[in-house]
Order: sequence, then C-alpha cells, then structure tokens
Amino acid sequence: MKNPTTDLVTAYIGLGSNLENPVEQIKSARTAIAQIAGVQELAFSSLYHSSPMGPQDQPDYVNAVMCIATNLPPIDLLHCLQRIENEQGRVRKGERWGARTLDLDMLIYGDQIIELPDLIVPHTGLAERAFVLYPLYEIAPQLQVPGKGDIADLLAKCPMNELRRLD
Ligand code: ROI
Repeated sequence: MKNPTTDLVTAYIGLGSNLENPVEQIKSARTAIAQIAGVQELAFSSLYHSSPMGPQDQPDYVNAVMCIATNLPPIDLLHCLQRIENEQGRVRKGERWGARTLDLDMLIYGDQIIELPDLIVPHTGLAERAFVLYPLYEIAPQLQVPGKGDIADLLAKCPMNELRRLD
C-alpha cells in the first residue's frame, strides 16, 4: 500500500480572469481548487490588476497565484483545472489570447519538467509575465523554477509595467 502523504507534491497554479466580475471568478476558483480531492491549499497571493498581454481590445485582468500540495498526477490535476474553467463558464472561441472568464494554468509541479502535447510545465510564458512572477514571488520568494532558475533573478529581469496589487 502506498502512503499518500509521502507522495505530496507542491504545485503552483496561475489564475486569471477579465470577464464577468473577475475578482469573484478568482475567489470562486480558489474555493473550487481547494475542494478538489487530493488537493490542499498552502498559500494564496494577493489579487493583482494587470493590463492585457496580447490583444489590447479586451478588459484588464485580475491575476493571482495559488500554492497547493497534491497527490494527483499532473494530468489529473490539469483535467480538474479544466473542469473548473468550464464550470465557471469559459468558452473557448478559438481566438488565441482572447478575453476569458477564467484561466487556470499549472505553472509549476514540484521539480518536474513536463513536455506533453497538452501540458508544458513550468509554464512556457512564466519568465516573461509580470502577472505571474510577482504574485508567485509574493508567496514563494525562495523558489527555484525548474529549468529556469531563481525566482528573484527572473523577477529582476521582468518589469512590473502596469501590474498593481489590489488590497
Ligand atoms: N494578460 C494578463 N494581464 N493576464 C492574464 O492572465 C492573461 N492571460 C492570457 C493572455 C491572453 C495571454 N493575456 C493575459 O491568457
């Protein structure tokens, strides 16, 4: 018998929303993630207001990062996150980088580097995105990002731009 507590992995999830009351979308997603069987919340960043990366003809975003402990394999966790996105009304319209009610990205999964057709971890955009790096740094200032290095070094190279912490 496997002892599940020895299989716990620390993972980080990026949350983003720019439609239909983004602050509430992020708060509901936090609750839904914490309720996944095999997931436990360890930390949650402040909420951040950010201007859109990509097409500018869309509303500003609210972003946050959540740290969890989980015994789910990465693909199972991904499917749970996609289910929550769908339950919160996300419609995939085929437009790349368009507005969305809820976006949940698996940023980091333990020390693993994962390159599957549907899942790349650490998340490809992580090092260039202020709206990911700043909330991540807030809850994990000592983090080593697998394959990318020290979070503090990544942050130092990434201007804060329009990012603003909400209280
Ligand atoms: N821009 C911001 N500011 N925040 C996001 O979460 C976000 N998510 C996206 C794209 C469309 C790339 N732009 C974003 O997926």
